[in-house]
Amino acid sequence: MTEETKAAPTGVDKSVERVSLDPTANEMLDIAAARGIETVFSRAASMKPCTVGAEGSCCKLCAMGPCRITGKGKDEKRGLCGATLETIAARNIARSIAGGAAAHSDHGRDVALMLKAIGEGEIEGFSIKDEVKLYKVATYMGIETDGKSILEVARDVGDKALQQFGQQTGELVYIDRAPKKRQQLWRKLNVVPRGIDREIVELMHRTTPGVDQDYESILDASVRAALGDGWGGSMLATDLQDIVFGTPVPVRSSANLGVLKEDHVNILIHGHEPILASVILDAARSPEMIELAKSLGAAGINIAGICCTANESLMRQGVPPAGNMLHQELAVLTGAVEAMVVDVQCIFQGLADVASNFHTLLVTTSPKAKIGGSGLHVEMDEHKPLEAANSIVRQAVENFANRPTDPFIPTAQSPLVAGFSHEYIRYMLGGKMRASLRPLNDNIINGRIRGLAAVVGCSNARTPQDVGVVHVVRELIANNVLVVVTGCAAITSGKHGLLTPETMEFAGEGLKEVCETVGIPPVLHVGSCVDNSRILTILSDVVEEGGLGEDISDLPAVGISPEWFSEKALTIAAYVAGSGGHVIFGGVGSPVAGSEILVDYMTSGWEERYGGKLEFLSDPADIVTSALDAIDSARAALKIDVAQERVLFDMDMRRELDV
Ligand code: NFS
Repeated sequence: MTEETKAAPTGVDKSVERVSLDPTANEMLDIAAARGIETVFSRAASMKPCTVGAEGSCCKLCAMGPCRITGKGKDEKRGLCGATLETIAARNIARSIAGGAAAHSDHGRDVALMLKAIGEGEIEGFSIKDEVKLYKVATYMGIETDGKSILEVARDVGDKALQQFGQQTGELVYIDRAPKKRQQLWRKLNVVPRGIDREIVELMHRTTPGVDQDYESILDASVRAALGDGWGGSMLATDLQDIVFGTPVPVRSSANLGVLKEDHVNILIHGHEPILASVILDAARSPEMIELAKSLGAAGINIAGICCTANESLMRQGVPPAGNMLHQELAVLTGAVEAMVVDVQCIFQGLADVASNFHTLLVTTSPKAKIGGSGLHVEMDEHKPLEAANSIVRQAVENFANRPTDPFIPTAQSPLVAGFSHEYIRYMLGGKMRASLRPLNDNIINGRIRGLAAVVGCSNARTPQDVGVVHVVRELIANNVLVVVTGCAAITSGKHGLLTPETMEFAGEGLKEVCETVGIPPVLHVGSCVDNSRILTILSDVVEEGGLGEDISDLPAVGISPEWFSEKALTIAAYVAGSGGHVIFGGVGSPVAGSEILVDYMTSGWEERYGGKLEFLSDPADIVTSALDAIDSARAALKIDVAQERVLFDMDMRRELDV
């Protein structure tokens, strides 16, 4: 093995000594090591992170630097321009938040452009799948629908959405979907986003050298830009995708590399936008392509996903996820992937190197995301996306003939149920005529459900893969916390058998009773990372339903990203904390750890200001303790506290982890 053995964080299963809790990953890394192929895992072992940068103490914003503020008395030290440690750390995290907000929101913009083009009849192969949602969104946006055709409404919704990006003054329309008390607080603090793009640009301006040099002010602007993502770019992405591709309802599938098929042409779709996935699926299902595959000796064409493209296509079409972000190279290492087709975000450049050892075609498709050294760039014409998809699928099928004779596909795959949109959750709890969250609120109030947790975000090669997510999810459900998952944490949960109704066996008695009555698993897959906006909607609806306070900050709820890696995750953290949520990040440490002042401000300072906070705890056991404490404190403040013992899931439960 080239990869270094990593010790599991304390408080979790000490038998985890390899780089992943998933034996499939370790199996594939043995193959990489035997063939001398580098991966993110082997690089993580051989290259240590820069400790100064990791703590946010390095300023490289101008050519007088980089200035590294370290060592004894660092609080007194300054950058050449006089910038303090807290200003430097605040600017660094602010720029990460701007980057994350830009990524999510630009994704949302593309969906808005697509919806508008559909409305104007300029795009082939797409229609409006969820008309009810189209009209609901039109109502949110104050768009008059009387006398208009569906396509005209779609055009106007697309237009209004696009206007939200370029709006210069006023407030984003979706701000009105937050609890009233939250809106008032945002207005008082002057952090209501005026326009999605404006807040991102302003944050970049503020953090250029010599502008905003007050850490509180920089972080307020960061929250404002992040809110523009959560209640703007991401929420629009979710809504408009539901309109075009359908609002998810429960669907069965499986997760892990075992979903690849030895006798099929395997095409992996990777990235974030459902547009790519949708047209590749259409092309792969065409009789012509299936016939071509059969004529070349394959039994058919198999499509599987990686990262959030996997989540988008799983939620709506049941496409199986082959793995989370750290599985992207491992999938290619099977030697059984004819094409890895990517769009934007979380796509490693290293994929090109790994693919070059096999017959796998790495196909980039977005004008925004080319990869040096990749084999093929087939740009999707946004008005005729199926043309590009047909060309890609054809080349993938023809590539089947080049597959090595000795592919290795691990057998592991776990069944799962996904597709829990917020609309479906309301329907499931209240029925079609009375879709409502009342039963959820009642069961939180009576204590059967202790609280709610969103376990979201990435995986990170600096910590053992899947350990944090699995530990946190298992312990929370054992302690009667209803869990929703998104992003790579959802795929991790799926790989480890945590997204099935049978997971109920590991739930505490109260949660189990509710899940049995309603017929839901205790861990609900609510979508991709932009679908964290669904969680904001659920939390607002829980507040509106009544009995649990007047604001998101009153709820017994937490947001956790046990293995974060992306700056998008920091943006999500900032909008959730700014919306009043208690957020806990695990795995690697705080990106502002160098400045105690900032660490303190983003925990107790933000709590005072926003009622939410962001803390970094690397040990999953500490994450669970902090999450349960936060839930119990909220219950006590709401005067619905019933003393509950903390349950630790035991070794037998761990051994039953099904991978
Ligand atoms: Ni979210 Fe989705 Fe995964 Fe992290 Fe990347 S895929 S947008 S950023 S790594 S969860």
